[in-house]
Amino acid sequence: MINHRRSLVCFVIVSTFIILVLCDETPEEIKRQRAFLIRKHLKRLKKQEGGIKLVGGRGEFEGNVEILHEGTWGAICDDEWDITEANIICKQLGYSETNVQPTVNSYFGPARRKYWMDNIYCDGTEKEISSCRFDGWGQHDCTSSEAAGVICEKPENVLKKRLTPHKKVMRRLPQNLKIRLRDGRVKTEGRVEIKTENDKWEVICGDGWSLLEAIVVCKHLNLGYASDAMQTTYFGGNLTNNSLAGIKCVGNEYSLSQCMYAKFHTGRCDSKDVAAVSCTNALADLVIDHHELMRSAHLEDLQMFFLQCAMEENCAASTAYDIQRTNPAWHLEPRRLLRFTAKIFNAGTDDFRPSIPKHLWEWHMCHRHYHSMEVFATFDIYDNKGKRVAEGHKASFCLEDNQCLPGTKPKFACANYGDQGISVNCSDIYKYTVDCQWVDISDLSPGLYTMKVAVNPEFKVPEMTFENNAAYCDFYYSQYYGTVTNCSVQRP
Ligand SMILES: *[C@@H]1O[C@H](CO)[C@@H](O)[C@H](O)[C@H]1NC(C)=O
Ligand SMILES: *[C@@H]1O[C@H](CO)[C@@H](O)[C@H](O)[C@H]1NC(C)=O
Ligand SMILES: *[C@@H]1O[C@H](CO)[C@@H](O)[C@H](O)[C@H]1NC(C)=O
Ligand SMILES: *[C@@H]1O[C@H](CO)[C@@H](O)[C@H](O)[C@H]1NC(C)=O
Ligand SMILES: [Ca+2]
Ligand SMILES: [Ca+2]
Ligand SMILES: [Ca+2]
Repeated sequence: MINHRRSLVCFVIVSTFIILVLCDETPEEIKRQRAFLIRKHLKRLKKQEGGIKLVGGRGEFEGNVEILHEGTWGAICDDEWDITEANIICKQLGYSETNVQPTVNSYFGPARRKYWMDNIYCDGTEKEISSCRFDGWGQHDCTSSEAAGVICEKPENVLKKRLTPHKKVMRRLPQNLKIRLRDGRVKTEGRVEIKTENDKWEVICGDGWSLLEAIVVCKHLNLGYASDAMQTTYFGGNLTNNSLAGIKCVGNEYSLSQCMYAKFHTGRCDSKDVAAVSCTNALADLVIDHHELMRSAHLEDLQMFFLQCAMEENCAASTAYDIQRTNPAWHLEPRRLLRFTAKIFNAGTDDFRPSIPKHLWEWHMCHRHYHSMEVFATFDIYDNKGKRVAEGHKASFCLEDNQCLPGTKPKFACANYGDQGISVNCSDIYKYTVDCQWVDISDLSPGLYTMKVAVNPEFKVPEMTFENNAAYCDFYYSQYYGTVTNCSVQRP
């Protein structure tokens, strides 16, 4: 490549980092050389604070994301991981921002290192993932099966300008698929096996396996509801050559036949772990009360002076933090809040218990209670193009029985480090007067929007179904008032 006719005219551009030698070769070659040098430069950058790399994929262009902080590589958790964050990763690595796919649930194998980042929220303008807002280095509530990853556009495709998207071909599983559980301690758990056309039982790769798939397996086998989805070798089942991988269910299918699988993983898995489930008959089922939501929604203007506690808990939009940094009189600046009551009912057959054990609960000084779940609810506002316009705010609550149906005694209470949870037939109510029980809409212009309120949005705690965990409503905002109407209950 290099020894091609060297020419007379060479431009040497020296910037701080990049030395580009552009000769009058064919544009193709120049482009290729430039890309080569840029990638070399980026490789050097990768070894610096905030540098990133992709691991576990078929090439450098895909994999779980790892980031360098204080000289140590760490993983990134998939909570709130979507296309915005994936685009930043690919951009930071020098790939194009077209045909980017975010991956979740350790799609490229379990996280190999401790998590450095969780709950990342980028606005899309950042140059590096470490410039986005997140919970703080090393702060997370994730298991090793929650590694976040990306698939960037292959560099060959970019250089050849042949923008062939590497389509992730999702295939439908065969009808009348037979499945079974194997080697569990009880009949309701074990590794999942699928019967193939050749009459062989084969395991499923663990990569990407989550509660949504487990729910369908338990339903398919008539074993009730999924209480756990595992990526493990605990139940045996070393990978055979033809194991399926990348099975994706929505969670409302009644048979695994209705789910899809990713073709390109067939025959090889990135990790040794296989998919396993644990099923149960009794489980919690949170339902959001959308009538209460519509009834209680209203606007309120508050000066930032009153929001200091809330801002500490990330309850304001990012512009509020900019104002706080740059304006000496920031505490007089008003914010406009859409306040509403969130009433969450447990319609299941078992208590809803937090995902974090008690000794790891976090004490929140401002609000003077323990948070037992990092993200219990999210409040979002989208414009008519489906773009999130009011910050995807996450709320951590103290879970308790505030109101129960007649005949049910409240059991969980937050006071005095009490046990947290929501009993069957009880509701946990966050009144609109509660701090942080709002969306900061100061940056919104008047118009019609979609509001989404979701509980247990990351599916961290198993439930009978997630189909009733979110309310999608119309939010009409006229500068003087705001109304929430026409709610429908859906999955988050
Ligand atoms: C399965 O895995 C275990 C431990 O990883 C190993 O000891 C065993 O030899 C493997 N069996 C087969 C058939 O590959
Ligand atoms: C797995 O693939 C290897 C190489 O392709 C082959 O030798 C072996 O027989 C295959 N094993 C099974 C169980 O199909
Ligand atoms: C919850 O309420 C329903 C309907 O009122 C009732 O059938 C069910 O037995 C109650 N469950 C418990 C555990 O109290
Ligand atoms: C209510 O929302 C649905 C979609 O969820 C929409 O089709 C319908 O037009 C809305 N109705 C009104 C009155 O806005
Ligand atoms: Ca997650
Ligand atoms: Ca998290
Ligand atoms: Ca539910």
